[in-house]
Amino acid sequence: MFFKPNVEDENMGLEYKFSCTSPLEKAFEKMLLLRKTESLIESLLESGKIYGPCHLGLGQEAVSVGVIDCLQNEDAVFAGHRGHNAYIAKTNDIFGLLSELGRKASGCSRGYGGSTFLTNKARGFWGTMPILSGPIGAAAGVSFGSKLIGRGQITVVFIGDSLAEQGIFHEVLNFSSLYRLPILFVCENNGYSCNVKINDRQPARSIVDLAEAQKIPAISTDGNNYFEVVKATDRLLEICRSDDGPVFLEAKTFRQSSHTGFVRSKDIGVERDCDEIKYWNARDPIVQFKKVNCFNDLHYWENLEVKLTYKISNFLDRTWKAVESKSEVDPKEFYGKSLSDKVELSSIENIKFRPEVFGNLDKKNHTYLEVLQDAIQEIIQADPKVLIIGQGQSSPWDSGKWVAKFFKEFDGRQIFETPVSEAATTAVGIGLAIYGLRAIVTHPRFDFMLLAMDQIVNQAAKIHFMSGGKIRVPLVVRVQLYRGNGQGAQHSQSLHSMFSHVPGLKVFMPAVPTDVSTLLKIAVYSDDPVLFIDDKWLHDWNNFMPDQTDIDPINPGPRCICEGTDITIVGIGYTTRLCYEAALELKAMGIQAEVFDLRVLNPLDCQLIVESVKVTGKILVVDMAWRNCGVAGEVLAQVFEHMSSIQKPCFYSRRLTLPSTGAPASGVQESDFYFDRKVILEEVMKGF
Ligand SMILES: Cc1ncc(C[n+]2csc(CCOP(=O)(O)OP(=O)(O)O)c2C)c(N)n1
Repeated sequence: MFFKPNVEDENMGLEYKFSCTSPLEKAFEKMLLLRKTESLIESLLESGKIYGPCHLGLGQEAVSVGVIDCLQNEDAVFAGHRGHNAYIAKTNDIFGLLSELGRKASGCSRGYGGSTFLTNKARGFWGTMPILSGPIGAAAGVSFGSKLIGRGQITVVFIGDSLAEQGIFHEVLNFSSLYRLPILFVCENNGYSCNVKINDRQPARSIVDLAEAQKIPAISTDGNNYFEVVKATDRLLEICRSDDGPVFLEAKTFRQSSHTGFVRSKDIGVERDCDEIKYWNARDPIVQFKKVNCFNDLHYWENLEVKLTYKISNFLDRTWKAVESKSEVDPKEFYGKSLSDKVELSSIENIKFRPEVFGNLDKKNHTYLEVLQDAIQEIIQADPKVLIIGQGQSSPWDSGKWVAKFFKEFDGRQIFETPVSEAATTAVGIGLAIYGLRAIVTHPRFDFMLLAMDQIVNQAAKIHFMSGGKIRVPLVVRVQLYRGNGQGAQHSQSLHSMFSHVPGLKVFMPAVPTDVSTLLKIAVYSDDPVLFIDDKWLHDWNNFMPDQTDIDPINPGPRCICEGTDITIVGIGYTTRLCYEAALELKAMGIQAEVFDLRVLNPLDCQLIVESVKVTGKILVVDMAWRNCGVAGEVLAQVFEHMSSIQKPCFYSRRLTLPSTGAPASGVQESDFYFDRKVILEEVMKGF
C-alpha cells in the first residue's frame, strides 16, 4: 500500500496527489511519477543544479512499485545506493528527495546525506545507504527487533546484484534464516556493477541458488514486468507473514542510465553497448505495462500516459521551484561536532538502578569482573529493551563469562548467541538500535572485531550524521581485550587507538572497577554508539576502589586516581593498574606521582591532565599498545598544544608503549614484549 500522509507530515502541502483511483491505473501513475522524477534529476545533474553522485533508477521502476504495492504502511523499507525509486514508491516525498539532492535543510536527511542516504522513518522508509554492505544488515536488525516486539511488521531491503559478491550478504542470509526473520530481500539484478557485467563477476549460477542454499524460499522474476513482480512478491510475502521467516526475490531488470550521472551512453569511462540498450528499451517497464494491460486498447493507456505526464511534469516544476526557494544547509553547522563533544543520554528515569542511576557505591572489595557481571545483570533485569547479541554468550568461559550467572533466564529473550559472523552481528545490532532497542553487540577479541570494522566505522558512527540527526544508533559494542597466554599476534591486539580516531564513535576503556559499572550504564544509555573495551588483564583487580560520586555522565573524561606534584602519569586500560602500583612504590621513594586513568578515549578531554602537568612539569603516558599514531601520542600532543598556558616548562615528556611488532606466541618473548611496573619505574626515574 502507498503511504497515506498524516497531519504531522512535514511536507504535506507538497504531496503529489494521485489522479487515478483504480489499483492498476494508480500503479501506472506511480511508475510514471518515478520515471519523470528521475528524468528531472538527470537534467538537473546535467545543468549542474544538483551536486554529487546520483545513481538513477531509470528503467527499474517496476521492481520498486511492484514490491511496495504489496506492502502495508507499517512495513519497513531499506534500499541501497540506487534508492530513489524505492524512496518515492514508499513515501511519495518528492519534495524531501529533491531538497536532499539540492543539499537543502528541507531535505529528507536535512542535506547531510545526499542522493545515497535518504530517510523518512515516519513513512516507513528507514534508509538508503551508500556503502553496499550497509542496508542489508541494518534491515535484518530492524526485522529482528520487530519480531521480538511482535509487531507483525515485514522489513524489505532492496539490494543490487553485486552484493552477492560480499561476505555480509551470506552472513545476513545465514543469520536471518537461523532466526527466521520476517524480511524480504529484493535483489534488483540489472546485470551490471558499474561497468562490469555479472558474468565477469560471478560464476554461472543464479543468485536465487544462494538464498535457497540458506533455506530461504526464493523466486526469480522479470523485474521489468510490474505484474510478475507483484505476483512473486505476494507469494513470498504470504510465506513470510505466515511462517515468520525470510524470503528472497530476484528481479531481473536493466538500468537505462549510466552507473552515476546523466550521460546514458557512458559507464565509468567505457561506452555502453548500444544493442543491449536497445534490447532492454524494448522491454521498458512502462512499455511492458501498457502492452500487458492494454486488452487491445493501447490507445486508452497512451492517452492516459500523456495526461499523467503533463500533470506530473507540472507538479515536478512546482516542486523544484519550491526546493530552489529553500535555504541550503548551514555551512557552519555540523552535527558531528556535538557528537564528539558530549554524551547524550536518553531519558532513563523509569529504569531503577541501585542505589542510584550512576555510581554504584556498594562494589567495594569486588573485582573488575565481578563489578562488570553485576552491572550487566542489573541493566538486563531492569530494562527489557536492552539486548545482548554476540559470539560465545552461551559459554560460561571467555566472552560469555559476564552473563554466565543469568544467561539461561534471558536466553532467547534478551541475550542471543550468534553465528560466527562479526559483520552481520554488528549490523544486526545497528538495526536493533535504530529500531529503538538498546543493543549490546559483543566481540571476544579486537582482532575478530576487525571483520566488523565497516559496520562500526561506516555505519554505526555515521548514521546519525548522515541522517541529519534524524536517526540515532544507541549501540554498545563491547570488545574483550585479551593479551598474552601464547595467543600470538592475531589474538592479542590492542586496537583502541584505531577506533578512537573516528568521530561519531565514543570509546570507553575503564580500568577502575567502580567505573566499570558506571561507564557501562552510560554506554548503554548513550544515544550514540559506544565502543566499550573490557580489558581482561584487569578482571582480577580489586585492590583499588575509590568511590567517585561526581562522575559526569555527559562528559565522563579522565580520572585522577592518585594525587601528586612531582610527575604526571597517565594509564590507559590495564596500564592504569600498573601506573597506580608504580605510584605506590614511588611514594615510598619520596616521589609523589599524580596518576590518571584516561578512561574515555573518544571524546578525549585532557584538561585535567594539562592542569596536572602545569604543576609537575613532567608527564609519562603508558599504553600497552603500539606507539605510532596512538592515543599516548595524542595525549602528549594535547598537553603540548596547551604549552603556552603551562607556567612551569615541561622538561620531561615520554611515552611507554609496546615494541612495533606483532605480539609473540612464545612465553619467553611475551615477558619481554609486555612491560611491567618495574619498566614504568625505570621510565619515571629518567625524569629525575
Ligand atoms: C562496499 C562497497 N564497495 C564498493 C562500492 C562502490 N560501488 C558503488 S555502487 C557499485 C556497484 C554496485 O552494483 P550493483 O550492486 O549491481 O548495483 P547497481 O549499481 O547495478 O544498481 C559499487 C562497486 C561501495 N559503494 N561499497
